[in-house]
Amino acid sequence: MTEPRFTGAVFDLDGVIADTARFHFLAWQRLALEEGFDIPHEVDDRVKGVDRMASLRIVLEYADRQYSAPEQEALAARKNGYYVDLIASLTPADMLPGAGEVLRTLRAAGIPIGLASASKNALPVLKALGVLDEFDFVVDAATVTNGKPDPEIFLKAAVGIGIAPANCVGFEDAPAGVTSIRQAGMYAIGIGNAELLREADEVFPTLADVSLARYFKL
Ligand code: B16
Ligand code: MG
Repeated sequence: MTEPRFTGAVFDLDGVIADTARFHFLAWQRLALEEGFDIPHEVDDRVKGVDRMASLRIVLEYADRQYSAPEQEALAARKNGYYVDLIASLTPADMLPGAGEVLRTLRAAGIPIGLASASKNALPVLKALGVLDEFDFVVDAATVTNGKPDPEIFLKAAVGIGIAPANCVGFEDAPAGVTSIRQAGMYAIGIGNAELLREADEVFPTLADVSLARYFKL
């Protein structure tokens, strides 16, 4: 990359801004154990960026029996209750490394910032972390018809911040989310495991490792 050419930024939440992926896993594990089965740790990666009902279907691959549609609705609601209990203790200390600094720097540079999270709990999480005001637009996950890896959520975020997708950088920790960013026509920066996020244009361990000046005019 020669000179900074992007004018908008769109972030995923769980695993990029907020250290909440572990809470999703704990809530699914509690549900599974109550139902009489366990889930392996690899489920942690498999449900990243995947919406609630699709995540449940992954979890139920490890169950000993079939669950009807109404039973699945009830299970998803129960898991959400456990997750909501876990995030009640969230504070600004639960921001992932570099997240606060990156948001403040972009904001100071006048770069519009969007959130593209599959989570229907995104607003309370942003409030608990104290960063809701840093975002110009938050996509309401309830209005998204096709979840990640479909590009819909990142495209909605780009419309929301008023920047063409080709001029946006998308930040994601999940393979499904990276696909969504690429399909939307944005530049994809993966946060986390480079092996897992091979499809991204670049991957960094955390947001603290991203040199913003390479992408944005600060
Ligand atoms: P909820 P992200 C995703 O958030 C999580 O990574 C994924 O594990 C979760 O199932 C999904 O949100 C739905 O969350 O049950 O709270 O609506 O990574 O897209 O910010
Ligand atoms: Mg994520």
